[in-house]
This record gives sequence, C-alpha cells and structure tokens, in this order.
Amino acid sequence: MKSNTLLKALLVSVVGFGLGGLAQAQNAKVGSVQIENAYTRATVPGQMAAGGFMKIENKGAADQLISASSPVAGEVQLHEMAMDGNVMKMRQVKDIAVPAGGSVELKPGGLHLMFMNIKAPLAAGETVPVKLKFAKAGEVEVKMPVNAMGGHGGQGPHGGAAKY
Ligand SMILES: [Cu+2]
Repeated sequence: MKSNTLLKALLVSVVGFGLGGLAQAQNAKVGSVQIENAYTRATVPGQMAAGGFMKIENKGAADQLISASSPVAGEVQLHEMAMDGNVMKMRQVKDIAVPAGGSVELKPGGLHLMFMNIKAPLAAGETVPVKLKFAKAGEVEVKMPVNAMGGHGGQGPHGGAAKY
C-alpha cells in the first residue's frame, strides 16, 4: 500500500516535471482550458504598453480568465475595446468569460491582454512568458512570441509604427 502510493507520487512528479519542461511555444493547456496562437507585438523604446492576443478554448464547464502577469511588465491588465459614442475606447475588465465547451478570442480590436509599464522594449523574435489565471482551471504559463510591428498600424498622423 505504502510503496504503491509513493510510486504514484513519484510518477505524478515526473510527469508534471516533464510537462513543465516542454515549454510549448505559443500553446499551453491547463485542466480543460487550452491556449492557442498566443502572441504579442514588438514595441519601440518609450512605449509603455502592448497588447497580448490568443485563442482560449474550453472543453469543460464555464470558466473565467481572472488575471495575468508577466516579468516583462509592471502589470498585465485584461482589456476590451468598445464603442463609446463614435469613439473606440479600451477599458479594463475584471475577467474574461470562457464559455463552457466554447472559446473566446483575444484579438486586436476586441478583448486583449494589456502589458502595462513594460520594463524594456519587446523585440521581435523574443518570447514573453505570461502567467494566466483562470477561476476554475487554475494557473498556466504561456510563452508568447513577439511578432514584428506593423500589420494593423497605429492611429498617428504617420500611419502608426514606423519601419525601422
Ligand atoms: Cu488595452
């Protein structure tokens, strides 16, 4: 009995270690929640905030993403974009619902993570570790690749991110 339990504990720790050491790039899984295609974007010096995007799939009961954190940012907030009159604004939300047996997409112009007070510019090609916390599934770390700037552009008079 006793040795059997010990063996089980050993097995669990070995398997757990193995999974942790795998460091799956932009995908990660915890409980019934799966993260896919996570990414963020390169920033320029002085830029204090950047968005984080991903698809969250849920094979289980309804869950919520309740917080996020990363060593590269002072704070990671959960944001949504919404129309305020005729102006698109973003605002902080306290959680992001992940429907039962469904998915939610964090994407430019919609729900997203917001890296605040970035400590050093995010360079294309790097990966940024982000810890996500779900109400039910618990915590999971995602390694977000940093994509090059551009694509969606900015709102400045010069069409956003300059080409360097
Ligand atoms: Cu935002």
